[in-house]
Amino acid sequence: MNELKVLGACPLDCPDGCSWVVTVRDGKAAGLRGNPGHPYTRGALCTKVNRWLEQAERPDRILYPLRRTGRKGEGRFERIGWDEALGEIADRLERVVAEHGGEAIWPYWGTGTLGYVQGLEGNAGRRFFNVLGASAHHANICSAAGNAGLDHTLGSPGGMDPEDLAHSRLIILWGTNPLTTGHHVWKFVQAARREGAHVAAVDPVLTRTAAQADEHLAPLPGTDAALALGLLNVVVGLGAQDEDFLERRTLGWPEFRARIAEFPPARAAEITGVPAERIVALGERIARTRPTAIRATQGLQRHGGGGAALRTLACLPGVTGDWARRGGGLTFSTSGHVRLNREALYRDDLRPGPVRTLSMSRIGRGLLEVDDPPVAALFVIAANPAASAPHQGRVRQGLAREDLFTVVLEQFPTDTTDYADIVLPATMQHEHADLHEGYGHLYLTWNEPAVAPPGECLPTTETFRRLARRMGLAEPALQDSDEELAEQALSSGHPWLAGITLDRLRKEGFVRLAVPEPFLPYAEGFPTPSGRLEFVSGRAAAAGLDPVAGYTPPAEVTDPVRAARYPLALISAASHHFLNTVFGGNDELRRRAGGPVLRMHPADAAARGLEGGRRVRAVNDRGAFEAVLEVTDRVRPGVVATTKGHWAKFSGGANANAVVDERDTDLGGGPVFHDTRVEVEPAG
Ligand SMILES: Nc1nc2c(c(=O)[nH]1)N[C@H]1C(S)=C(S)[C@@H](COP(=O)(O)OP(=O)(O)OC[C@H]3O[C@@H](n4cnc5c(=O)[nH]c(N)nc54)[C@H](O)[C@@H]3O)O[C@H]1N2
Ligand SMILES: Nc1nc2c(c(=O)[nH]1)N[C@H]1C(S)=C(S)[C@@H](COP(=O)(O)OP(=O)(O)OC[C@H]3O[C@@H](n4cnc5c(=O)[nH]c(N)nc54)[C@H](O)[C@@H]3O)O[C@H]1N2
Ligand code: SF4
Ligand SMILES: [Mo]
Repeated sequence: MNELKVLGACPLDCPDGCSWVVTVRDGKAAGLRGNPGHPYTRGALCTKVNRWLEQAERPDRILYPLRRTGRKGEGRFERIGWDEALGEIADRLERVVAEHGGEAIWPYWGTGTLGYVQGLEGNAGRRFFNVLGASAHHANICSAAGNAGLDHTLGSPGGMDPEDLAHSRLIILWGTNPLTTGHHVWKFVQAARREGAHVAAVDPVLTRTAAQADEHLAPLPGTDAALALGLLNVVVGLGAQDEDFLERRTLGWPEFRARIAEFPPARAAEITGVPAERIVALGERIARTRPTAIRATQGLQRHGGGGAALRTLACLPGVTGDWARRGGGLTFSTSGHVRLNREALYRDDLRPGPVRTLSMSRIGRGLLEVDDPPVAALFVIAANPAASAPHQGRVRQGLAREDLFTVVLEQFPTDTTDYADIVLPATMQHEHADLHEGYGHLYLTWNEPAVAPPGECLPTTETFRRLARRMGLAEPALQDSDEELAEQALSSGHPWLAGITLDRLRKEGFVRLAVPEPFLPYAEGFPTPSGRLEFVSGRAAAAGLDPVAGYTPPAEVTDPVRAARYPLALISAASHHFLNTVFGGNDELRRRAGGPVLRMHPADAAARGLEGGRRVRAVNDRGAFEAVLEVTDRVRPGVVATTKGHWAKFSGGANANAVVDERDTDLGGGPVFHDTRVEVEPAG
């Protein structure tokens, strides 16, 4: 028997970026576990990815190229050969380019894998589409608003090292549910607690995480910036601001101080629905606790004012001076610290000229309204927009267009492959090579292929190398190997990548970024235009926004007209059992998830005469989805909560995105998943 251990990385859109070890026996993957040597993973994966190898063997895995035989949306296909599939795609693309120009092609990359080689925007596919002059794709669906907000205040969204939460004395888990969405950070929270740290959770829902915190504040969705300003009002009222830090490191303190003065606790309480005495108590705690850290993730920025929310939250440690202390500051995503050579990887210079950008979360509009030129060919790569993107009815209408040529690179028969003209079988992570970061830590990870792909599955990179050859595209950069792509990505020469080579990553599996230790990212100043933390932003002013950080109300939650028609604010956050829609087709994880559930406060249920356990419909003017009602005081009155990730085809034809608007956030052009109003009625 021949057994070996192969080091790899979890590819999923999760901050933890786990390092894993595949046991390969006689060429077959016989076991998968977390890498005990990785400081963040420490031997553990999660309840989802523990089923990875079982998932790879599922009978519904797509193993061969497929061509549609039924109507769009039906999901009926016949098996074809790669040669035939590539020939057909090449013909169609040539015709599309001749008729409409390259911009009529939309390469729609999703977050199925975050790998720099196979995944999100980084792969050889991007080069291929650049050569054709295809539209650019704005992968805004996850964190665009928060990144833009942080960028205005800090100049880079990188934030503190999440491992340094262990050094915090007060941790505010703000719109984040790590026990479900990235549990490895919890051991650093617990380490701080053993030293006496206090943990507060800010979430409209009493999540698994909030239930473990020392206190829980439940604001109305989308009102977090008002809460932050109310807390700061208390801090400043006690004179607890750090005058030295404010003087040396920040810009616009007098203006921001005036803004804070507009939010006494009573007003913050009125906006957020959090009792004033709770705001005062937490404000006082912040005032006396150094260092205080905020862990904020993507949940709270999926609102009309989501950019402003992160912009203002990042100001809080600017007032207390915590940005200068280990264990203080804010962490959102560490991606901004990963200084890879993205230009070399993307090769946008291969474009024949400037191209338009299409927004991932506005695919309905992109397919139905854009006409300069219209989208005539759609490539969906590691994405499932028919289940994950806002305003599902419109997305499906767009995908159903008879004149649209759709190619989907996939592993499983999703809601989106049902609309494909051609489906191409994609490898899974343990079958291909890739380079990863974790957006919740500071390590790079190399994923070595452990086993040969099943059936005729191909890595994304190889698919586009073959398609480029088939189309006679002579650009040599389209044929670079996976290892060459990784080496190019590592070639930025940035000091934080010093000594990190592909050889070393291969040998060691993962390497910590060569950042100064301890890592205080803004110790030498902030990478803003002024070099200071910007309470007042010239860039915001130039973009026609409020120059001073503040509170921007959500678009739909606080709209009185919509509130009258649709009294309940809907949150559809992470499911414990799925990763976005990945695993949404896994029988065991579906069984554990138990189908879509809608949580509602007893007062709201009583007002509607609804009892727990019955099927209900959440509805608004965009659409409806069904779920089983759970009556619980874990959600605040006026709010209902469900989870993302359920496949529409297993949920009565629609999921929560049927009712979500396609609208953009205030900054960054992100989606507004949790800024949604519905009414709930009995189903059937
Ligand atoms: N198990 C699992 N893990 C995941 C994912 C998954 O689907 N399942 N998704 C992955 C992805 S893609 C991402 S981006 C991350 C996201 O990681 P998180 O940000 O932790 O995930 P969410 O559950 O989207 O949102 C967190 C919390 O924000 C709350 N929330 C919503 N609106 C507001 C608000 O206005 N204010 C406040 N204070 N809180 C609000 C929600 O109730 C939710 O509990 O998780 C990743 N990890
Ligand atoms: N209502 C609601 N909707 C949401 C959210 C929410 O909070 N609420 N969250 C949003 C967030 S944070 C995100 S990030 C998006 C995610 O939205 P998408 O980016 O569309 O991600 P998924 O729906 O998980 O679909 C990923 C697909 O990629 C496939 N895949 C995985 N690995 C590979 C690979 O290596 N190659 C190929 N070709 N395919 C692969 C998987 O099988 C899966 O079908 O969803 C968003 N949608
Ligand atoms: S989904 Fe997150 S926690 Fe689970 S294995 Fe992947 S990186 Fe780790
Ligand atoms: Mo995400």
